[in-house]
Amino acid sequence: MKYRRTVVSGGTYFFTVNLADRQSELLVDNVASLRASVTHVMQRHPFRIDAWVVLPDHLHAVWSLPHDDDDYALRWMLIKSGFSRSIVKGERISTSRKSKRERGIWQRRYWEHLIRDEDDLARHVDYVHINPVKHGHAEKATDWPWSSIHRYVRAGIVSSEWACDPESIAAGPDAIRDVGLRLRSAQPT
Ligand code: NI
Repeated sequence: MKYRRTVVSGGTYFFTVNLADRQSELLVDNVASLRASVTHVMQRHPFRIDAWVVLPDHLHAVWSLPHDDDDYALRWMLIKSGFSRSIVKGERISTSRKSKRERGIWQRRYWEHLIRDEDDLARHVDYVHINPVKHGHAEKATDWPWSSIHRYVRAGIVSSEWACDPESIAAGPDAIRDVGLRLRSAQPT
């Protein structure tokens, strides 16, 4: 799939961000809080959302940052902590986190990949959109409500029947790993 979006000078990035508890469904149960936190952060620290999917216990996103700004780490820290503050306390918190007064909602670390070119962008956007199918949450990509694929359908870029071609699903995660996902250490949230 070719998209008309371009890779911008500030950088376009793919991210995977996980909850600490991989059995949790906190993200889809509180998707409005997550959205509110993202919107709030975007007002002060703008970025473009090229793709986003929220799964029960993790999310994948593709962002483009403004020219001369590569501080996605700050944005993630603010988004994660904003979301955490909106969640009633009750998660299990490790002793080390407790001693630092951290919440235990998110994994501290997350995966980041700098998008190299248009093909790389298309591959990662497709990967985001097919993710609910890959994880067995949906039969087809458009069945999953918390996905930017609906924006792409409305814009006429993909059809409502869109499915990744099987080759790219097969290649997806491994191809992405090949091009170098980097594990980032995040601020405690
Ligand atoms: Ni996933």
